[in-house]
Amino acid sequence: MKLFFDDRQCAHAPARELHNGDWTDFAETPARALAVKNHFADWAEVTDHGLEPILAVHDADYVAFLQTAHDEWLAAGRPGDAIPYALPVIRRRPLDLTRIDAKLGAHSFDTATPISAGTWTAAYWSAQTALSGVDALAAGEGSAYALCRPPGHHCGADYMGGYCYLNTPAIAARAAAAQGLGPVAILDVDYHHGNGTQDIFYEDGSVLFCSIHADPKTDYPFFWGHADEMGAGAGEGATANWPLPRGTTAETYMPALDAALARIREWGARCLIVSFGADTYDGDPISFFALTQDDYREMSRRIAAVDLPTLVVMEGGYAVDALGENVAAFLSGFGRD
Ligand code: Q9C
Ligand code: ZN
Repeated sequence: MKLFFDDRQCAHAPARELHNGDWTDFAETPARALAVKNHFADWAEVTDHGLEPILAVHDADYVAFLQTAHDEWLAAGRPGDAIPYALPVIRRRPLDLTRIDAKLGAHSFDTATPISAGTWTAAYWSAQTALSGVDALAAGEGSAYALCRPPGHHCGADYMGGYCYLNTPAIAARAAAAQGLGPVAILDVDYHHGNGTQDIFYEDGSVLFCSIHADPKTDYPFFWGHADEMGAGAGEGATANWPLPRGTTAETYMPALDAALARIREWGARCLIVSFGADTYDGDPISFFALTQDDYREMSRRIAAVDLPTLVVMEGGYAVDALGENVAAFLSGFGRD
């Protein structure tokens, strides 16, 4: 199993986030990526695929916004990281937004996703890391791991949120389909619902999206991830959600995983992208499931048993000291431990 990472992903380093009504240190740190990087000795080189596969998922005006937002923030005389404060609850966007604050609000669904000086660089190389993993599958590898940072599953075609700027699993899924690896299924096992990925493919029947996550009645992102969200139009039936209660252990988690894997088999997937967040871990500081490293080994055994070319892309996981071992446990079913 090849492992992909690019150091330029560490250029994204916001200082703080608005969390439960107060400022806290930004949880999605470069140290997360370095903890995983240092756990394994051999990393494959990430190659540059340019903007085209990113623009296959994201709107051009959103990509242009990400590229210049921090410069515009500085030009407006603002210090530090760019953070929105006025968000249009009705997504009606005039095309002539000029103030950086208006652009930030128009392209965000929360205030916990700051843009720092290196955010675009890091997000770009996070996407390239996922695309390099797809290339490995196209070259005949049975599995690959993309240490993507920033993560991807919360952001949509034209909005950021949940620490995510470019939707790495969606970019990988579209690239895999373009390379003839499809039909592609995405299995999202981060603690939080993958609302951005779901949104991108909601009316697209060519990609199956399955997510197991904390019930949005109690947990972020609150407005998406309920069991009755099943896709629409041509995508009807190609979205499936398994919301689970806080405190979930393997006893509750594994039956949901088996149901999602059965769905992926029945649907006829020929390629699997796994959005893996280690924030389902018992010791995660911002999440409330109770999975163990043994559970991660069992999850990966069950996923690998579906026997599809599989790309694991990194999402969340904030227990930094355990992150390397958690990732190794999750990759063990694919022969990496
Ligand atoms: N008070 C990922 O794991 N903040 N994103 C929640 C709760 C946002 C997590 C704050 C959490 C986003 C990729
Ligand atoms: Zn998460």
